[in-house]
Amino acid sequence: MEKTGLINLEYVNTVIKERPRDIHKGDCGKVLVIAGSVGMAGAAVLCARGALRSGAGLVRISAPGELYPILQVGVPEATCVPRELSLPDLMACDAIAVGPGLGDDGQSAKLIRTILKKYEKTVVLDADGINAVSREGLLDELRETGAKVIMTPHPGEAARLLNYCGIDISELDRPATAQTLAEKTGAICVLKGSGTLVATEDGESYTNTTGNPGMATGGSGDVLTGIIAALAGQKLSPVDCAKAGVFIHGMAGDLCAKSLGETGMTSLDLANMVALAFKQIV
Ligand code: NPW
Ligand code: AMP
Ligand code: MG
Repeated sequence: MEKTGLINLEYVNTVIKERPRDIHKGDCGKVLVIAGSVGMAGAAVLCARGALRSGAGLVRISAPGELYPILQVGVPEATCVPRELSLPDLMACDAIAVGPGLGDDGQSAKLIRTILKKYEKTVVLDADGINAVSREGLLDELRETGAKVIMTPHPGEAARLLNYCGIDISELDRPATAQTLAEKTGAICVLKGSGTLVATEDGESYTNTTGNPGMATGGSGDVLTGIIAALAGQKLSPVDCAKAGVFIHGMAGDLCAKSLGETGMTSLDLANMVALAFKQIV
């Protein structure tokens, strides 16, 4: 298998499979979305919706109790569980998405520390989950974790984490930024933006071919986190989750641009359009 190159439809067709006739929801992945805080409930809605539109069998949103009424209307398909999660709650899920709209409270950081110490399946680390690594000094935990971590920074989040590692992002081009982050953290790094890059610690590097400027709108990245976690729940390998996830996200963006236009499309449109992107692939 090629270790560098473009992420295109031909590749995605090889990893996204039709559902077996006798499948049940338990086979499709229990995805835990740890996201949202007061004022950012929308991030949890978008992330959970991205996961559901990507075929997740069951989505649980871990959020502060005061957000439940918003979340259960915004995503009636998902269940809500407390932000304070027990170890059995964590271990019971097939994949974790953590970070969108999480805010910067110490409790979330404690939860991320526990996940990195105990969890061994795939974790998608985004937004405030990435920020927590530098803010709470979790780099060693990230390097040593038994979990398969996929981090999804935008360039601002990448700059903060690299700064914590003593590196000035302005001295690196995009491929070097993605590669350096993967090397420093041991995680698969998805560096978002026009031409999203996927880099691994051992030098694999891929460039996405889908997406458009209409995706430069609040909440787009939160949708991506849910898509990648749903693919992990369906047992794709971590690199395939990252590569196929960014392709499908961009493809949904391109379908939105076609039907609504780049100017007016929103991240909720994007999340819902993920269904049609899958329909064109499978
Ligand atoms: P600037 O401002 O352009 O100079 P933040 P966020 C930079 C949640 N959300 N290329 C940017 O630089 C998220 O999940 C909730 C270059 C600025 O410094 C997070 O938890 C929503 N630079 C939280 O909000 C919907 C770039 O990074 C900084 C860049 C904060 O996330 C919205 C901005 O990033 C949102 O998703 C780029 N492509 N992109 C909700 N409805 O609940 C960004 N920067 O401070 O990390 O803020 O991305 O909005
Ligand atoms: P976030 O900043 O976390 O909301 O993430 C933004 C998402 O939209 C990422 O997946 C980016 O790759 C995508 N995106 C933003 N701007 C563009 C652009 N100009 N072209 C293609 N994709 C973009
Ligand atoms: Mg984001």
